[in-house]
Amino acid sequence: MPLILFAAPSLWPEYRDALPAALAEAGVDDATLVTEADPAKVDYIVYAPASPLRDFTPYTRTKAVLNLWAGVERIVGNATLTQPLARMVDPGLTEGMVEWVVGHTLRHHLGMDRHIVNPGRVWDPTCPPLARERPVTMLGMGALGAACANALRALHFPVTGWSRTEKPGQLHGEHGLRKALSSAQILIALLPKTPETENILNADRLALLPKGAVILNPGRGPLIDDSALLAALNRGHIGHATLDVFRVEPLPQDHPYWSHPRVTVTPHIAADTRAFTASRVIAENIRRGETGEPFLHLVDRVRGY
Ligand code: NDP
Ligand code: OXD
Repeated sequence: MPLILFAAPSLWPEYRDALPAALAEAGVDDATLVTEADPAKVDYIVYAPASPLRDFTPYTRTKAVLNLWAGVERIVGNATLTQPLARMVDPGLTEGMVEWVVGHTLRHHLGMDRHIVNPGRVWDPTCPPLARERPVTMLGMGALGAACANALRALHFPVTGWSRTEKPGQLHGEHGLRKALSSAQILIALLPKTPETENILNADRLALLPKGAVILNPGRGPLIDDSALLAALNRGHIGHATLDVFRVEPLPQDHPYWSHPRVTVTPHIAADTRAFTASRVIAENIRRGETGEPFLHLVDRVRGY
């Protein structure tokens, strides 16, 4: 049973070792991982959206496309893709995102920059507030947002979660969003990019944040209206923005974010899919496909995530 990997060649050695081991562990013993095959003979496609494959029409017997990324915006609208599409929910990816979010939240909460770069040798003994006094809002309470919210709550940050559907203990809808923004001293965007979430942080919504609020965006660049954010930073309404994702990546050299004194750019490294954990997720889905059980983490093609 051939499964084909469509991903950057640099990923091949990792998956060549990790995926067969995970398949054996899952009890799938007749699968062969390849990087080239007759499309009409391929059973599963393991797919990184940066790969060049765009036309899925020749993959007539393929039972599922297993995305290596959590985000599916590059593939979800592909009309040639008629097979089930599963996205990546990977413990390694989640751990990485929790570390990035907690690290950058603590940087701003504790005001670390003041002490790390202090050319005037200013002895300012002002103590930061406790985490319990620093309201955080998480936009998107899915696999990653919920894990980050739990980690921040364990440090006593009061976290308000906002998502699309109504859930106990969370906000939803426009009214909920306005409420979630109005209390957020630190705002974290962990939403997928869909037509509904594009520019969700526009000028009106940014204006709802308390003065000096900090924004962390490890979700997707288009969640933020860049001009509105730059304007809000320039007038001091937003205190800082730490951005990991952008409309154009790599972020162009002349983009104003690079030189803005209150913007931190990280190069889409908040979280990465790890072959040793992701292979288990892929193998489990292949096992399910072979035994007729429902696939895990299926993307809703209409909803877009
Ligand atoms: P999930 O699909 O598990 O969660 C998405 C969350 O967003 C859900 O809570 C969902 O609401 C909410 N949501 C979606 N649309 C809307 C909307 N219109 N209004 C309000 N809430 C909405 O995704 P993950 O948590 O796994 O990943 C989130 C995103 O993180 C990815 O799509 C990707 O863009 C980004 N990412 C970035 C990485 C990086 O390195 N920077 C690495 C990995 C992912 P509901 O619960 O109601 O469905
Ligand atoms: C992802 C990402 O979506 O790396 O997994 O951004």
